Amino acid sequence: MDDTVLTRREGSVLVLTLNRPDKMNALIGPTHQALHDAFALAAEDDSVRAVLLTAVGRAFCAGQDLTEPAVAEDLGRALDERFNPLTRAIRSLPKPVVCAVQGVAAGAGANLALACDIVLAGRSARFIQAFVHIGLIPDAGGTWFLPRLVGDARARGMAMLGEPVSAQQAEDQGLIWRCLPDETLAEDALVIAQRLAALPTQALGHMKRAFDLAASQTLDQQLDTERDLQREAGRTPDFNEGVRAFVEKRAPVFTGRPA
Ligand code: T3D
Repeated sequence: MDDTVLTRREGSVLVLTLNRPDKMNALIGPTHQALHDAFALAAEDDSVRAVLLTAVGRAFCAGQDLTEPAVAEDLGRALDERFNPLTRAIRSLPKPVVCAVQGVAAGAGANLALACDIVLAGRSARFIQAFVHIGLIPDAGGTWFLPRLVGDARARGMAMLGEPVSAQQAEDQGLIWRCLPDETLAEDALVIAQRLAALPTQALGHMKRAFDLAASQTLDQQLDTERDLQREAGRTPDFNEGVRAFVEKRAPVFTGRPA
């Protein structure tokens, strides 16, 4: 694996760390490839029950590396080959993905974070839809995530003005789950990822799917989706264990195994 993304295991959590701090973790081809490989591994390996995406340095990620020579030729192709598969990999992974934003997250770097299920940010972090400053539109899912997270008015403001949004504003506006002290962000994020990794993984995967489908379905369709996914969840050993533990008044021990 390329060293612009460091990978390590913390129990059932796969930790991915963007590691190009001198370039504000701006994304280049090898970084995309490494992330692609890591999410493929997370999908295949049953012992991985949550992913934590984080970064080193003063930026979480400044988006596409604007100095990479290949970039300007065809941005549509760049999205097709790089950013879109990454966003899809995160959203379709049937396991929770936590993101810890420890510094500025700009352009596709911000939207990479927003693709994750639980987004945490250090108090000094900032989110910038920087695209407008270089004549582009939010990509990597930004035009889909933003209005759903913060509403249309704020989404348009963020995209069109490209102003920094502080971590506290991001929490207040529903852009992220929580703003945390810079000093404890890394540790807190790992604790949350480990907590998620100990939960009923199949159910969490079904939740991800249900929430994403809800964006394009009627209530009727969504009720059917819930029925189908709940049927699946109800067949898992974790449902059995959850109910048994409840009756026996003890903490459940979930394995994350499929039905
Ligand atoms: O192209 C395609 O494939 C299509 C997809 C596009 C997706 C995108 O992500 S487009 C958006 C790309 N990102 C941006 O437009 C953000 C550009 N960067 C910034 O706006 C600012 O640098 C930051 C707000 C992120 C941070 O500002 P600040 O003042 O804290 O730092 P700085 O001085 O601007 O940057 C520090 C260094 O990082 C600097 O290099 P130097 O002068 O020290 O050698 C700067 O050039 C470099 N840097 C920051 N962002 C990028 C970058 N280098 C390459 N690419 C970057 N995106």
